[in-house]
Amino acid sequence: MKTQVCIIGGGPAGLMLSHVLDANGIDNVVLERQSREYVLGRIRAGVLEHNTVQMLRDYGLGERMDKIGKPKDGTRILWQDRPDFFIDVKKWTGKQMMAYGQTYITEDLYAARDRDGGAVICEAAHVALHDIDSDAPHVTYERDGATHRIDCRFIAGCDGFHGPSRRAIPDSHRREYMRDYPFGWMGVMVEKPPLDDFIYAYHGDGMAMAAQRNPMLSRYYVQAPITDTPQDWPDERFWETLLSRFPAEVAAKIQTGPTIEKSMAPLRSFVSEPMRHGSLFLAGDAAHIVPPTGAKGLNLAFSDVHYLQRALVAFFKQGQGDLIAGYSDTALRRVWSAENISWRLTKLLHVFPGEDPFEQKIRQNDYDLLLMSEAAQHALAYEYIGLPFET
Ligand code: FAS
Ligand code: PHB
Repeated sequence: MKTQVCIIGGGPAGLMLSHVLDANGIDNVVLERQSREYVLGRIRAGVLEHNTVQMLRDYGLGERMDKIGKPKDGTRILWQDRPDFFIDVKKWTGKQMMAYGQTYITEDLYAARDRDGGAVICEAAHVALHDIDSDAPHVTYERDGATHRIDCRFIAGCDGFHGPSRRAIPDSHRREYMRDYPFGWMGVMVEKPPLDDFIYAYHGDGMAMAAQRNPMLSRYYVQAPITDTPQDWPDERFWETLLSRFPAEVAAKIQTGPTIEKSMAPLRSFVSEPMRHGSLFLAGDAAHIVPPTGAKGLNLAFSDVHYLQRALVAFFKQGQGDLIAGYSDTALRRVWSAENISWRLTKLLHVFPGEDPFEQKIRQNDYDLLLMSEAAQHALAYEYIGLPFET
């Protein structure tokens, strides 16, 4: 098989890139290791930045989002024994977030690929990248008992943190930046009406979070030791812990019930540079990971797709290579901004085991500055809504 761009990974980054390249008449094939059912069964992000919403609308993928998604003026922060705070993105930036789950987006993307006859090959095993330093790379994979080969001009590595693309770049050409955290987010889904707002709650015992998927589906998280598993958190313990970390008047509004999903999300800050090597580009979690405290992971995947599709269209349609050459540096500027705000919010909102009283006082002062300073409020809203794309 020959194509112009071979995309490894059928998650949000890979599928969105495939959809956008198709819309621009650029031939591409997506190779996904898992079954479609497996991919669509993943429960992950829930908040979309303004830019992500705009991209989905611009490429004809916004219909269901605009029907069932919930525009949000911001996200609330509650703080034990202090007034609460609202990250008011609407007031300070004039833009809104959108509450619309990643699972819905992946469903919409697969449906659009089907509708448009997109080439998405699921259950592609042992995907391997070849000759990425040349202008004629190829990809091999196994399926139905045979080994297949795809010749292409470029490879887009959209295969997440554990995929092969990042590791296809020689160690001598890669720089990795990492921050691991001694805790994770134990998350549940429950078929109960959610609170109106997305809420991060800081408490001396640990952080808690209230999120939503639709009027009858809520998502909640509690900070838990990284060594914990869902088996350590039976529903009774989860709800008791969650409610204890919210102020009583808010906890009274949380509708609990039997959870239909429970999983532990480890927190990690990670960036691999550069995001291009020869004919290989990286996009999404394949190149970077952010802690979910800031709702940036999924949105960064769309950010990378925005810059990568722009570069590939310029190359294939106008014969220009400057955006290709600049892709990594341009994408990384926005990646590092998202890493920065995600790291700062993670430090602000979590209890770090073993931290000293000085660090606790600094955290409280960071929060008090938000309460008292319009400049600090504006700056946080500007980063939380997502920085504008570079033109
Ligand atoms: P993805 O990991 O989504 O997709 C990569 C795809 O590549 C997968 O389908 C995988 O099966 C495939 N793949 C892997 N190896 C392959 C191979 N060898 N061959 C072919 N295909 C291969 N972000 C938020 O903003 N908010 C959240 O609350 C949030 N919660 C999260 C919870 C968890 C448990 C995880 C893991 C992530 C969470 N994220 C969250 C981040 C998440 O949403 C990612 O940022 C988003 O999925 C990135 O999309 P992709 O880059 O497409 O990577
Ligand atoms: C979610 O909806 O699951 C969500 C929202 C905001 C975050 C993290 C997770 O920062």
